[in-house]
Amino acid sequence: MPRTLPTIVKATVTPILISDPPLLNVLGVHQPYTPRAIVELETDTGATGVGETYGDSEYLAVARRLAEAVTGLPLTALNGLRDLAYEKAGLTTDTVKEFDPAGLRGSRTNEKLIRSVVSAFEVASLDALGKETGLPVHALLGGKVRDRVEYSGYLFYKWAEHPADDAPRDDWGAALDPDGVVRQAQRFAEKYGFRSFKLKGGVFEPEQEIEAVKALGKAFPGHPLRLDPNGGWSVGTSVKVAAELGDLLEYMEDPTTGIDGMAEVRARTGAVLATNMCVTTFGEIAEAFAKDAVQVVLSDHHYWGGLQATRELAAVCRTHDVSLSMHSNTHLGVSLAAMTHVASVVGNLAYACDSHRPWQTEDVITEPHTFVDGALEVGDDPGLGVELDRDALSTLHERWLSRADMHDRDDVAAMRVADSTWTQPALPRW
Ligand code: GKR
Ligand code: MG
Repeated sequence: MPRTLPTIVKATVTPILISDPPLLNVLGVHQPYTPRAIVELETDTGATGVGETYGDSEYLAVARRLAEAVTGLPLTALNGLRDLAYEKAGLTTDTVKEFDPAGLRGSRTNEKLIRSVVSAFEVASLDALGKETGLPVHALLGGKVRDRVEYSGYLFYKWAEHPADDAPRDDWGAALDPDGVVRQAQRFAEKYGFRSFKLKGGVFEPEQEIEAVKALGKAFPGHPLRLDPNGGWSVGTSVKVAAELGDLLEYMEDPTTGIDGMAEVRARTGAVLATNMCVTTFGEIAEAFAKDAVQVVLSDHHYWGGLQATRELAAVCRTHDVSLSMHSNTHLGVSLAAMTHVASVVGNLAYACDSHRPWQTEDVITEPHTFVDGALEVGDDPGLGVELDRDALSTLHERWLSRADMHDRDDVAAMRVADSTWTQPALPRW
């Protein structure tokens, strides 16, 4: 007698605001609070699952519609989620290509929006399915090929504090020059054991950032280093930076914007180029790979559409002999658990993954992850292996209710609080 598939009887989307330090990037600075959305599913068999994604207003609107639509569906209706989300959101696959100032993730398209929302429902479904069957998510994806997933320490230029009096504080101090960056890396290494480091660039003149990478190279000889100005440099500047940094970098991430610009930098330097900006959806792959514009794609299960879609991306990259690493954005433990499960099943993930985690001190899970030797163990507990902390979730939701001014990430507006003359920088900046 075949078993009846569990049915989703309840789907909830909870918008939250999590505190974020004053981390600088090419557009400005992080707001004191960043929006995320937590998706919870419940089945008729009593299983529950949780997922996390971007919480900005347009993501939230689609997530709320999808939540209504999945109620009554089998928990395993994953392959139809993308089409359902398009239908319920009233959107089409027509691509409106605008630069997305919100998350430095390349162009803003319906496809990326839809997939980002779907990913949280897919992860929540896999979590519930895992709890239902007693299997970890990695087993549902075919099983882990590694027991630990390595992460890189994500270094940011930062202010000591946000300008607003009521903003959250952190104890990292300022990092506004090469010494500050090295101090930050040393603390990351001591506390979490990270071996590889990524510096978020595009903040200062390239010469200053070159010096910072050289200082990191001296302080951590032989350690893998990356520099990511989020498309802040022209082709000419990118070529100069590549010449200066040579073999110090394991890859240069999005030195310039666009497939053609990246292809030109590659042709003129031979540097290994990674991206989470010019290849962010399947539709962008063919042209970028044909032009040899990227040698490393930074997967991100949120905007690629979930854990299964990440495996599909991995297969495409393997076919074209392009490497895979992992991108991150401000996130909590639900996303980190999902990132770790999927990273454990993708054989050709060749680099330490990015994670913003150390910068987020709040969480919605009862036992937040701690990096040991720069890595996380891949657990075998059912589902994602995390439990929601309901009190924390409701506190962060209360904050969302009380801070309508932070419902959308806007690094340009956050910078304007400190500098009223600041406008969105045109890329390339240098
Ligand atoms: O958090 O400021 C940031 C990052 O710049 C983030 O928005 C990017 O999406 O980390 C990301 C990246 O690698 O470009
Ligand atoms: Mg990047």
